[in-house]
Amino acid sequence: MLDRKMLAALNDQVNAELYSAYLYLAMSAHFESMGLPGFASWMKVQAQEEMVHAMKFFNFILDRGGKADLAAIEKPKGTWKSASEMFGDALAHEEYITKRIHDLVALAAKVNDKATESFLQWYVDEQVEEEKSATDMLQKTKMVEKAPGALYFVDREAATRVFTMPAGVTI
Ligand code: OFO
Repeated sequence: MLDRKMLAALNDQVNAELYSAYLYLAMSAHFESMGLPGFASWMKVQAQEEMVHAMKFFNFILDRGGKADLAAIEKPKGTWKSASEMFGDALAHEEYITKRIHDLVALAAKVNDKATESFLQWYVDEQVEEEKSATDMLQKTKMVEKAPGALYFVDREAATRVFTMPAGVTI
């Protein structure tokens, strides 16, 4: 049985992960409007990953006998000045999510919920990847932004990213 505060925090995190998916879809739409389909596709894959993050929390709540409680998803920002500004925002967002995950781990420890602590370890590891991929894209776009020809090639490279469902996850 989940502690009441733990359940509320996990439900909040479902919302935060769905917001992440929404934010990256907004970025995907904006990249399309900038004529950068590779980055648009990269962001769509990122949004799919966020849906997996949300569903893992949702399923975990149900598995623990909790009630999933869905709140409204905030409207994300819709326009950016450049590709690097978008990846800068993506990195800042991932750093914020990392902090949220660490706060969840701290709460699970406080209420002595070993199962939730163990479940959250996947997210602790995942956030290392999430921050790394946003940092890589930020560095690449910053480097080539002043050279449209080079940006075209980085965009093409970004298009090669594909979504893969993590092992053992059903959504
Ligand atoms: Fe991007 O890691 Fe979930 O939110």
